[in-house]
Amino acid sequence: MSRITSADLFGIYDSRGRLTVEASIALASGARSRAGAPSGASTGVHEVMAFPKGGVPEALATFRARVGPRLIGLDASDQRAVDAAIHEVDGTSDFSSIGGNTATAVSIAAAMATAEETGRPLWKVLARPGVDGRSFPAIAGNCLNGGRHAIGGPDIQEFIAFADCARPEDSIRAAVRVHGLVGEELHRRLPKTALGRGDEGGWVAGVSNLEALEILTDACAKARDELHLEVRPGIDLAASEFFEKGKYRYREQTLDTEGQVGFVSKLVDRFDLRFVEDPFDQEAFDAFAALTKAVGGRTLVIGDDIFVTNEHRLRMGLERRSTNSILIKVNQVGTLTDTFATVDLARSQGLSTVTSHRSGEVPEGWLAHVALGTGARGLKCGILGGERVAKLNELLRLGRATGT
Ligand code: 2PG
Ligand code: MG
Repeated sequence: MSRITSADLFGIYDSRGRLTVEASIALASGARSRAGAPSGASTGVHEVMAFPKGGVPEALATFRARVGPRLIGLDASDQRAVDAAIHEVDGTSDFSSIGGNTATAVSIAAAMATAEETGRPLWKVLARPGVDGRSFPAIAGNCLNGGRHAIGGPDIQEFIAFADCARPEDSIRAAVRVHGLVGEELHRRLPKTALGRGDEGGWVAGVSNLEALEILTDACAKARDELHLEVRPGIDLAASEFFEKGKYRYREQTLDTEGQVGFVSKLVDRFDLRFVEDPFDQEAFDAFAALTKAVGGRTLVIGDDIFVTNEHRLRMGLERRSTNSILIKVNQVGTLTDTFATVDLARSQGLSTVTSHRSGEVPEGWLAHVALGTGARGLKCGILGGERVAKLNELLRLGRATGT
């Protein structure tokens, strides 16, 4: 056990070039840690506020005045106590006073300081009951970007290679290969057009949702044949972003809720999707349930904006059997303790958890530890870009360390 002797917060840039925060903590033993917090673009309305109204400058000022002094003397290994202190200083239900990203950076930094002090890997410090670190998450790797993460791409936000192999190095190899094959096919189809990459490192091209799905599905099939590894297509629709006045408004079509259930079910069948995230608006618990009933036996139906890693929102979903999986993002809810409450509830009810990056990321690897320590079924992450590769490489290191 070691007391916190100093705690600081600084402004740093995320992968979109926007300011976010990183926390640094020092313990009486001399152990030190530093952790940055990411930021989303397609944020759910029920997420905590990433920053106070005045943005990062206000977050820094608030930290110096109120948060930092409250942390001094706390036992960093008592995650509950650290996170309770953060809540107490904030005093709101949505971290609008100190900012959710401050909470996340401090919460993770406290766990990292404990790992440093005790010589244990971070994932072990975070490990949930029953998690032994032997079962590695599949990689949900973002290959083609649309929606809010790309300019000029399809309406669906993410076209994902879901690589589900026992060894992390195999999952990563398969996902990386699919990303490469998607790029080659886009170049073949659009020879005179410049290809771009979106916020999460996936390709951006002027293709429709269905064209993108065809390209992704073919690339997965090719990668399977070539590498003999399990990799299948998936999508994050981020449907709240194009849900307006009760309708799902795609460029090519407008659907009511029933139509959307039918459309997504057909996509699952036609493309053999194994990963379907946020196919409906963030309040559409019953629509989620209808889809889960129809296709939940053969694909992960994952709630992101609908749950926002919040235990209370997850309970609402469990009552209605809305999904069979939940996306986990620490800074949607603020602290590790809040995240664990949601993860533990999901696991106890037989739901899979998928740990996820944000579209605006920091070039750090702690997310891989969160995925392994929480027994995640998947790690959703981009494939290219230093801030994405940092997480994949960390998972590779963890695989080496455990001999998986
Ligand atoms: C999502 C995330 C990450 P954002 O919708 O799942 O891919 O996007 O961080 O912009 O919320
Ligand atoms: Mg999402």
